[in-house]
Amino acid sequence: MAKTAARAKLKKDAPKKAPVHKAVAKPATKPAPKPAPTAAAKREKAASPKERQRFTLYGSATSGPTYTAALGLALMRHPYSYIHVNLREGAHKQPDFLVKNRYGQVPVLRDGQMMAVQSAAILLHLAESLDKFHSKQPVEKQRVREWLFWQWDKLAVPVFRLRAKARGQRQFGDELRILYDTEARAALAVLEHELARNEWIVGKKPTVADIGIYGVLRYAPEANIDLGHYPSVLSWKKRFEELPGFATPEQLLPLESRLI
Ligand SMILES: N[C@@H](CCC(=O)N[C@@H](CS)C(=O)NCC(=O)O)C(=O)O
Repeated sequence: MAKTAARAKLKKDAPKKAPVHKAVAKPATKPAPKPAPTAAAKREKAASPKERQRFTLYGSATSGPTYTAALGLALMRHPYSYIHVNLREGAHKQPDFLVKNRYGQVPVLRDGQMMAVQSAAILLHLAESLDKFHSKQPVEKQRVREWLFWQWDKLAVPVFRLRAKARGQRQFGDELRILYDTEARAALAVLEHELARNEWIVGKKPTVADIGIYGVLRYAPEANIDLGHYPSVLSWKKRFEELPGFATPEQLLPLESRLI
């Protein structure tokens, strides 16, 4: 009882605590709202440092195959560093580049310790390792590979040769020009037939087969090929360009290296 009385007295005599005033800073003017981070910036921030440094793409801004690889990374929403390789100065034929790509070409994609080359093989590697833009169904998986091989065999060569001629990078006469033109039209007719029946090249979703083919057809106008004759190809192209993460060559391929 005595203890309780003493405790009550102590409490009564204890100095009162100063009231805590919460400082509410009222800004004179409203601060400007921070710009919302872009989807790409959010992704880069979310990736662990190791993941952020995982990929480096070596390429050239005007190279279609470099665009294909960059487009794969963009659509799969993975950050990467970009190293510009100066083709005009022959940087792709120097020993330090040939150890990355024995064929002396861009693009090269470094994934950790591994160097991946050939844009179609790079796409397949990305699809497998990031588990995106591919099918796990065996028949569809095989179809994706077939289209990517076909695309280089029948579509990319005539389109890129005609583009190179139009850009003054290659010289050839009418005979070859007509041959490449005929080949490009034949390949586009195959695509038109397929895309008249299906939304995407393989299965019900876009795969790396779509990315590889888009990476070539993006340059059709520069090769003086009119896609207007292929309405299903045009609708597919439009659908493809609406995919999240889609970007043009100008948006993806800087003229200088860009490290993250
Ligand atoms: N099939 C290759 C083609 C790559 C290619 O032709 N790259 C060109 C630039 S667009 C190149 O490096 N050309 C230089 C050369 O072949 O010596 C791929 O898909 O990666």
